[in-house]
Amino acid sequence: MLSTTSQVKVDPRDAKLSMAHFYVAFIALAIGGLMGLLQTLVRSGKFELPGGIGYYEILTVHGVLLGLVLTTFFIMGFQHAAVSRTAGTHSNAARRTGWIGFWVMTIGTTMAATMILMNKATVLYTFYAPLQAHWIFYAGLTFVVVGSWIDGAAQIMTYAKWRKANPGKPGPLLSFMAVVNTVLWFVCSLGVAAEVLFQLLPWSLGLVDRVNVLESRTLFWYFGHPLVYFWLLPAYMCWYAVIPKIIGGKIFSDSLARLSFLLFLLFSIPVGFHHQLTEPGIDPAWKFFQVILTFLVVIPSLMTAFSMFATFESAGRAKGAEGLFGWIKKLPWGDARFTVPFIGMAAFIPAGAGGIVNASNQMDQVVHNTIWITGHFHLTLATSVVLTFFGISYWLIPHLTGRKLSKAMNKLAIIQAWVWLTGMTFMSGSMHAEGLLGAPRRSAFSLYNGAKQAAEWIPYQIAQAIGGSILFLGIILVLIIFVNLAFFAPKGEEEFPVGETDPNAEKTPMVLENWKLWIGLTIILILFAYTIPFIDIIRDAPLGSKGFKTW
Ligand code: HAS
Ligand code: CU
Repeated sequence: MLSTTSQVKVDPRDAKLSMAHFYVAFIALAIGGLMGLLQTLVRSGKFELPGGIGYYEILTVHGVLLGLVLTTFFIMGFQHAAVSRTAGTHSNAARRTGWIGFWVMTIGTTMAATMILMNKATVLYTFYAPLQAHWIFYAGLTFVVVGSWIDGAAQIMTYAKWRKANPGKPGPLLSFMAVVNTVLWFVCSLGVAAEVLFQLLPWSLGLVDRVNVLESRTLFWYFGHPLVYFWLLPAYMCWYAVIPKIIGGKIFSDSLARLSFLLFLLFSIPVGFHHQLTEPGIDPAWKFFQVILTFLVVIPSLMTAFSMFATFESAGRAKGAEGLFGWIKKLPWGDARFTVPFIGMAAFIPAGAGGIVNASNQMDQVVHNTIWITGHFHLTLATSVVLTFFGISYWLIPHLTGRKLSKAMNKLAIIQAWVWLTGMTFMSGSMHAEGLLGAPRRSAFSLYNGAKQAAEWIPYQIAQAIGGSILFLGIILVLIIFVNLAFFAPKGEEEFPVGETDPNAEKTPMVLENWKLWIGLTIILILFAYTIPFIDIIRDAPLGSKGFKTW
């Protein structure tokens, strides 16, 4: 839905801000991806790390750079561009706020990354206590989170300005979605901020000598699950609001898209216990309640699947497609802007099914802490989300740098996505299978450690090394495309595609933009799901009890 302040091109000053985020994101991809390759090689048992570098050290670099840095910087860069494109250019104050956020995040990233590279923060991307890192690592993480709040505030400022100038109208869809994601991020990252500021930082500084481990893990997962939707929603922004334009169709329903985003806000936070189903100290009744809420948060993804099929089918039929699947032939398969995210979408069907397995208490007992889980998040995050992010970059980077996606790069981008899918089929597929055989995650078990059961895992570990090598080739390809689009592609105008709503769709009801209502409901649900179990955790495992001593 185009508004009066929406413009066809992102203002060059805002474009610079977005691009700054993308440079950091793609540097993180390069380094983090290399570490991933090394991990699969070590696990295959055919390779040892040189110079006394530890497996867990590179695993930490990989997880932090790809899971936390690449994602946060890419998302903030994309959302700045989306808001500026659809709600109007940032005011100087908003843009300044955005830059402050960017620099605070970048300083924090540098602090954390330096500590990891010095082997002083080998605590993996979840930094669970009692693993302890240097205090500079935790301070760096705090900077990243606070920086992202400032960055997000800039986006809200521009959206609020639009609302003020257009009373009674629903905000532009892409801006609305960016704001929901930012609000989700604010609310959930309070959990990790509390964990770091009140527990891990004082403990690493020696101010307290123990932490309540269960409390820290609970605060972490209060944040950790919505974190995965903070990653997913920008991909959904592209699927709902960008893809319809690229395929020459219409957004199936503006209201359905907004409702699904709001459902994510409501249900993605009070579900963290589904990561703690095997942990003692949490009453099973509360675990059960949060599992039910987890199944509720599957609904907006099912709505998304429905909506995407409807968009594809109606676009195809409008172009004369017939029969049940005739529309498939009418999709623009030669266009990387469509095909790359589409491959991500297709991967989300098995990926989501795996998530439902994880969420089912009994089945989680089989897969929890096995490498199945690693397989799960390489399909969700590292395939569906990341391929969509790549697909976005292929038009957004040239749009921001005043260049064009050339035919050659378009072709390379499609090849890249197929390479990625092939590599991930080997890697994630074999991780799922090996997990069912009981192979643990986060471990460097391999041929030479002589573990008895390991024999039946070996073929899968070799398949992972093959997949990891193919994926690394995929990373090299995406970096070539990124550098080309940022610095060398022919000058020109690349479109920032924004879909329009189907004229037959119902009018968007304003209740969907009643922030007091939605944020209020979110808080009520969180309080309901967490208050009593959290009191139990503090009361029954008080700070300093022997069981939770640091060691
Ligand atoms: Fe998950 C663990 C449950 C989604 C990421 N998850 C993780 C971890 C990560 C992660 C990183 O309940 C590991 C954390 C750690 O280190 O310990 N996950 C779920 C559920 C969903 C889910 C129920 N996860 C995600 C997404 C992620 C992500 C998205 C990243 C972006 N996950 C869990 C649980 C655990 C867990 C437990 C803990 C397990 C344990 O034991 O530790 C759902 O949101 C999934 C819903 C998705 C669907 C699919 C809809 C399909 C669509 C595509 C349509 C396709 C089209 C194309 C139109 C229902 C929208 C058509 C094409 C054709 C070719 C036909
Ligand atoms: Cu989760």
